[in-house]
Amino acid sequence: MDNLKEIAGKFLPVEEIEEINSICSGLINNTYFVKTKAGSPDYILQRKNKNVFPNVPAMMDNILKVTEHIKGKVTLSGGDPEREAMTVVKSKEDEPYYKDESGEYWTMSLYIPDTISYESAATNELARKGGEGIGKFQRQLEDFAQPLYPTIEGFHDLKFRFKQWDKVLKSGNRERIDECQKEIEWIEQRRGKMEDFWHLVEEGKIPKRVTHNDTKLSNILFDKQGKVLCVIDLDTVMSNTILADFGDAIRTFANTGKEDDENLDNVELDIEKYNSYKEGYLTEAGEMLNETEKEYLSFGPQYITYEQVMRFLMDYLQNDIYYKIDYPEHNLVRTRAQMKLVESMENYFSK
Ligand code: GN1
Ligand code: MG
Repeated sequence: MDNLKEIAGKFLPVEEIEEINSICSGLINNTYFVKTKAGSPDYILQRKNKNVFPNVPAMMDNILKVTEHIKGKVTLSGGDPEREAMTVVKSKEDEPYYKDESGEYWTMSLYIPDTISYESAATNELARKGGEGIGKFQRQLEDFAQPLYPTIEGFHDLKFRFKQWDKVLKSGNRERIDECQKEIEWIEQRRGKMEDFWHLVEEGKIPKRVTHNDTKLSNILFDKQGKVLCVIDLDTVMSNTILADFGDAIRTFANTGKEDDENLDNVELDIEKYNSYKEGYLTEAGEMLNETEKEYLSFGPQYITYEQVMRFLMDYLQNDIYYKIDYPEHNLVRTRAQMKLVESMENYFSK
C-alpha cells in the first residue's frame, strides 16, 4: 500500500490521496482505484504487464493520440470530453507513464464518476447500446490519419498466430500436448477456412482501420441512464480489420455462459443479443463498411473466438506464461468454453 501511494504520488500530490484499492478485473494488467480527498477527482492507476507490452512508451503515445482525437470530436459535437473519452494523466515529469526502479511501468487515468460497466449483457437493449458505443468509437476514428505503433506483434493476425501455433506444437509442454490432442485436431480442422479468410485481409479486400482490439463488454463505460459514454482500456488500439472489434464484442456480449465456463451446456451464441448488438453497431458504423466487410460481418465473431481458442490453448501448452490464471487447468477450461462458442456460431452462420 505504501509503495502504491508512493507510485501514485509520481502523478499526484501525495497528500491528496486517501486510499488505493485493487480492482480485480482483466487478465493482463494490475489495476487500482485511487480515491482522493473529497472534492478532488479520483483516478485509475495501472501497472502495465511488461511481458505482454514490450514498449509501454510507444503504447501510451498511441493512446494519447487516439484519446486526443476523440476528445476533439466530442468537443465539436458539444459533449463533455472528460466523460466521453478516457483522459491520460501525465506524471510530474510530464510523461504519460512512470517507470519505477525495477523497470515496471505505471500509468494513470482519470476515473469517470457515475458510470457502470458490465461483465455480461443481461438485456438485448444493453447489447444494442454496446453496439452503438463501439460503432461510434470507430466512426470517431475514421479520419484518424497518424500511424499507430503495433503495440503487440501479430495481435489478431491469423497468419502470425499459425506461425506461433506451429512453434508451440514443437516446443510446448509434451505432456500437455498429449493431453490436448482433441483440441489440437479441432484447431487444425478449421485452419484452411481461417487462412482463406485471412487472405482477404492481406489482399486489402477487408481493409485495416483504427481498431480497439479488446472490445469486451467490460471495456465499455455506460452512464446511469444506460447510454454508452466511452470505451476504455485502449492498450491495444492499433490498425486491424474492423471485424476483429465486431467479433470480440460478440464473443462477450452474446455468450450465454462465461468465458471460462466449466459447464459447456451454459455456453451458446445468444442470437438475439447478437442481432441487437449488430443493429446498434450498424446504426453508427454501417456507412463506413465496404461490401466485403458487410458480407463477412458474421464471420468476425467466429474468427476472433477461434483465435481466442488458439491463444488460450497455446498459453496452456506453454505452461501459462501470458494470461493470469486462478487454477492450473484454467487456460484449458477457457479453451474448451471458447471452442463450444465457436461451434454454436457455426450452427448459426454458414460462412
Ligand atoms: C485480455 O486484460 P484484458 O482482460 O483486457 C487480452 C485480450 C483477451 C482477453 C480475454 C492484451 O484482455 O486480448 O481477449 O484478455 N488482452 C491482451 O479475456 O492480450
Ligand atoms: Mg486489455
